[in-house]
Amino acid sequence: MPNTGLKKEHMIDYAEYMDLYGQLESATELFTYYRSAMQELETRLNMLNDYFSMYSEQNPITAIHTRLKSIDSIFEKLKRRDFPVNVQSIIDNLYDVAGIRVICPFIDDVYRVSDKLLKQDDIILVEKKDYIMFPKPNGYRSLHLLIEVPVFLPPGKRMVKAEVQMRTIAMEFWANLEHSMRYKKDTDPETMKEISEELKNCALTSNELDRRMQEIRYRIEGEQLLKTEGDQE
Ligand code: 0O2
Repeated sequence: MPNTGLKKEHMIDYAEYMDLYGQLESATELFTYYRSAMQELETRLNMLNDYFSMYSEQNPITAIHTRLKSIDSIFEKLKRRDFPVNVQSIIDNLYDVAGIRVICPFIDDVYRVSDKLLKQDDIILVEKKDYIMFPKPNGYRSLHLLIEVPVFLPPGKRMVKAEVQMRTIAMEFWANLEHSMRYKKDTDPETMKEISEELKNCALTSNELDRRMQEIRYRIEGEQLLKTEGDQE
């Protein structure tokens, strides 16, 4: 029996969970496609990073993390969204089984890299959720791209769904801490409310930091540009 991390409300669906678990155990090919999609995207992003590093002293990508969604999370999401619980439904409805997170130093790097990735003509953009321009009410900021990327394996080419989350180092710092604290469920509601408020304030501070660092970068690049133009005279 798998050691499930199922939430209490889903324990009643245990038989359905076990059925999906069985189906996924034999769906190894499907997961090979998801893993290959992550590798494909990671390679393309590394290539963009290499390219941009020719023109700037700082790489636009600090780190790339990939993760395959766990069976528990897949099950939870299918149930929460009222989707059928089977393999075809995962293929049709879920975009975040293959997840890629891209961490950039500056906000403009996020948009520069995402623009160039989306310009690749075999990548299909299904949805862009810009939580940087429009942060979530709790302060969460990040750029989410729901895309489809071609994967070529011996059984044939498949367009595979993936979610690319792009954010700055400051956004990543905040999101990681907020995520780990969100699951401390035994905290009393009043304290929880205060913590949420404080986390939101921290998000505003981290946003302010990102904007100020971006300003500094523009000033340095502006000065470098002026210097280069001066050199040419
Ligand atoms: P994991 O393990 O990171 O994948 P849903 O996935 O149904 O909750 P939706 O609309 O599909 O929601 O996607 P949404 O809210 O645009 O983005 C979902 C993912 O973004 C989450 O995945 C997180 O990774 C991240 N995210 C979204 N909101 C927050 C937030 O407020 N705080 C933090 N720390 N991360 C957030 P999962 O599935 O939660 O987990």
